[in-house]
Amino acid sequence: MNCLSNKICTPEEAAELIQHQEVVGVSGFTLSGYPKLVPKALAKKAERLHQAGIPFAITLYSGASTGESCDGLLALANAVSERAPYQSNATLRKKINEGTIRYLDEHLGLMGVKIREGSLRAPTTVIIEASHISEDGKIYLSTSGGNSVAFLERAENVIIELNSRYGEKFIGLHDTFIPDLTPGASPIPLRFSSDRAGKDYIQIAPEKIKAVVLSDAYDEVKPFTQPDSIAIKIAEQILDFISYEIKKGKLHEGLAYQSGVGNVANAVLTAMANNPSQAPVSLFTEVIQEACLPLLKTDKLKVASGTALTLSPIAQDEFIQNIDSWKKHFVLRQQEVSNSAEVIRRVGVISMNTALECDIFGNVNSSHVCGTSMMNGIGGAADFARNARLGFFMTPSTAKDGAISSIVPLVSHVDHTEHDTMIFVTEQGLADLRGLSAEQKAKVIIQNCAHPDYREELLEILERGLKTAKGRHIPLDLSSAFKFHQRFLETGSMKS
Ligand code: 0RQ
Repeated sequence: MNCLSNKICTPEEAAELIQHQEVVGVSGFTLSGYPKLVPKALAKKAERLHQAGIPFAITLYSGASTGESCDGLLALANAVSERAPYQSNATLRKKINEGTIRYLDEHLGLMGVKIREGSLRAPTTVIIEASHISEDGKIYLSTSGGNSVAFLERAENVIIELNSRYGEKFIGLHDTFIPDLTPGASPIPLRFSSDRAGKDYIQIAPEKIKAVVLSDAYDEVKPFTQPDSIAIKIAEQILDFISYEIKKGKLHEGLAYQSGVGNVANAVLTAMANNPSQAPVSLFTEVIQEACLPLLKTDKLKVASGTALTLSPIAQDEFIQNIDSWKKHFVLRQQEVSNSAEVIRRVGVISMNTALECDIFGNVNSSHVCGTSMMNGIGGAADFARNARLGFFMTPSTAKDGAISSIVPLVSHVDHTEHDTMIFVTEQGLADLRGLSAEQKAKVIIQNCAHPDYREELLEILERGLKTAKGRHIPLDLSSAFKFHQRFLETGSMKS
């Protein structure tokens, strides 16, 4: 690190390089591998300028959600005017829903492609958390792949947060392959979760690196909590269903698993780890969550391919201590590849994602409360659900102590249409929607998945739809479509 050592500076000095209204790209995906020190300094700079009456706000692009030191502090300092493609931060969410931050809720697998194609603005500055860099411009990433290659390809100014927590031990963890753009793109040469197609570093022109900030910050991931009884029930049904399908010869062993974020996704992996007869599995997913570590320690994880290794600080330490023997079980990819429709289809993936609400005709809303308030975003769920060999959407049958039914007459926002969904699971039961008409789907979803407190009214709404709908293909009673949501907004409960 000779020339680069001349570029070592404080986070505050690095933040001075970023201008008002710039598009800034950051590494990071689902609270892992994002820069922590420069965004914090940038938030302070914004506050200082605002106090002096000088406007300062950036457009912030990332792989997916980042932690409090990035999304949280920048939002709190009113330093973000536009954000894409995904977030999960309470302060940022509030400002999106107040209308003070423009939010582009993008499919995670397509964000980098859109930047490289020019249909989204390209970052002019990128801040990358790296585990290691070389004098000739090789960047080795830390705990996530994200959109780093796409951002680095287009940006002129690169700021590196060099995290000594990972260091050279992380070399070899990433596969930074990035697909061709159309027309005439070559197939992505991956068939199995363990395959690699590219290098373990990103090569850039070294003169693009304008600042290097030294860090040892942890990813701000909350400690793993054991799944609750509802999540365990949902997980058991999913695993029973998969073994039944395999026994019937409808599903082959050896498919890879994708599990989304949250309690239920963790519960599935935990149940696999706790099952002594579970055969070793591969993951082809985007977020490799902490629950994969028990799988690894019980010899049930062949390989986990993803774009983010999202571990709490304790698990980060454990991972680093064991990296020499564990590294071969992990591949971190760019999200254009981890979430590529082409590769997901070729590998053969069982996808498991969480819904906020599902409707009786098979549509899913996983992003908007009552149709208008953003929760997190569509994320990568659609990249997987639409291309999966077998796709589950799971949700507890109620939310907010029973005041909300997760099964509604019509979803208030559509992320996944009835054409893209296969199986719904709540703690009440499982509905296999494959091969069913709209009327059949409605009956099985109400009977198997809805909470008993809401089942009768849902059946009444279906009956009315069957009698009164002008077109009978979807027997929807239009006058009741948003009855549950309207009642919730007026009374605080969906119950009649
Ligand atoms: O509210 O936070 O106030 O307690 O929503 O719900 O049950 O804790 O579930 O943390 O797994 O999140 C869909 C948001 C679920 C997430 C979603 C309330 C509920 C609670 C959270 P509180 P839970 P989770 C891979 C795949 C989209 C992206 C995706 C998500 C809060 O999984 O963002 O799948 N998915 N990506 O009380 C109003 C309803 C509700 C409701 C639950 N119907 N109406 N509020 N809640 N149902 C990862 C990536 O792509 C990066």
